Amino acid sequence: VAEVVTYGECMLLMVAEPGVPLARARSFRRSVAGAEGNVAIGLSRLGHAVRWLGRVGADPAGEAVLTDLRAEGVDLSHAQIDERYPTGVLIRDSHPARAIDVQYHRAGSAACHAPGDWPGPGTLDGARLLHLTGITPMLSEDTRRATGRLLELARERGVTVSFDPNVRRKLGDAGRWREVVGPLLRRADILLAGAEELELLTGRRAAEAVADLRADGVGTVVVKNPDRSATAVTAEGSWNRPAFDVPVVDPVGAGDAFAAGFLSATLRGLGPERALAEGATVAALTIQSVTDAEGLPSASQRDRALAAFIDGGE
Ligand code: KDG
Repeated sequence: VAEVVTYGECMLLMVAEPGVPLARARSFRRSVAGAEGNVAIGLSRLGHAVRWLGRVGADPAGEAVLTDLRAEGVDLSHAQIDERYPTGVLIRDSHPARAIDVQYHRAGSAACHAPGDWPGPGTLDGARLLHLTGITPMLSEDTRRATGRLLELARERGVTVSFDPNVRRKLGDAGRWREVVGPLLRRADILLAGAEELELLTGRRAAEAVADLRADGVGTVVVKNPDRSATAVTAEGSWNRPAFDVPVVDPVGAGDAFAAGFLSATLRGLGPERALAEGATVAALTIQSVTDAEGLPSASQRDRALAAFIDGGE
């Protein structure tokens, strides 16, 4: 039985050799991309039972994506294969410090489609947590509708909702993000968002947005600050934790790793202070390797790294 359910587009990822600009790169490493899939893999490695919802095409890229997710122990019992449309592909480069160049081949992909009667009530069976991001409702009208339906189902069934807006400007301009994703923020129980994302989506300063969202019933708001610290605000108080200082190889996937770490701690009944520390640890381990997901730790690797960070005096 899946403890966590997530819904999004998983793409075939081709990452260029480290440090080489995308247009110059000649060798690429194949992996899987997609924020929700990264969180699914992260939580699965940390020992949670996770179901991924989404669609891939009936093509080798789709087969590769499903094979990788299956190998990670992710439950694919509700994943769908669409004969009519291709699997999305993401090509990018990999640098520790420069902006990453990303080329999407995802418009009209299988993941952008969903039958009108999907998701059915069984999709959340057994779940305690539904994790969504703003990327999915920005893909198409189908995925926007399906995201809304999942939020309704979660509410009907008392499933906790975590939400990461994950603003990607390639998917739409600021106005479109505000229109489609802005209203979803307050439907979360746990919101994990960058300060700039909150400002873009609400048109308010981050601190004001946090206060509004808390007043609207978002139990836990986690803000990722520009100084790379994260602040968790709940009814009980607020906690801040700086990022652990590690050599960065490839920053992509840090937010998903942080989400997996934070949510794992929360699912295990640990409080916000510990959840921030685990989130920061999982993120620090992930950015030390190329690709989004390869550096995601097991629970024992996380525990060892966290102990070492704390012993090392941070
Ligand atoms: O969070 C990492 C993601 O940005 C990456 O895996 C691709 O989901 C993705 C997107 O839409 O950009």
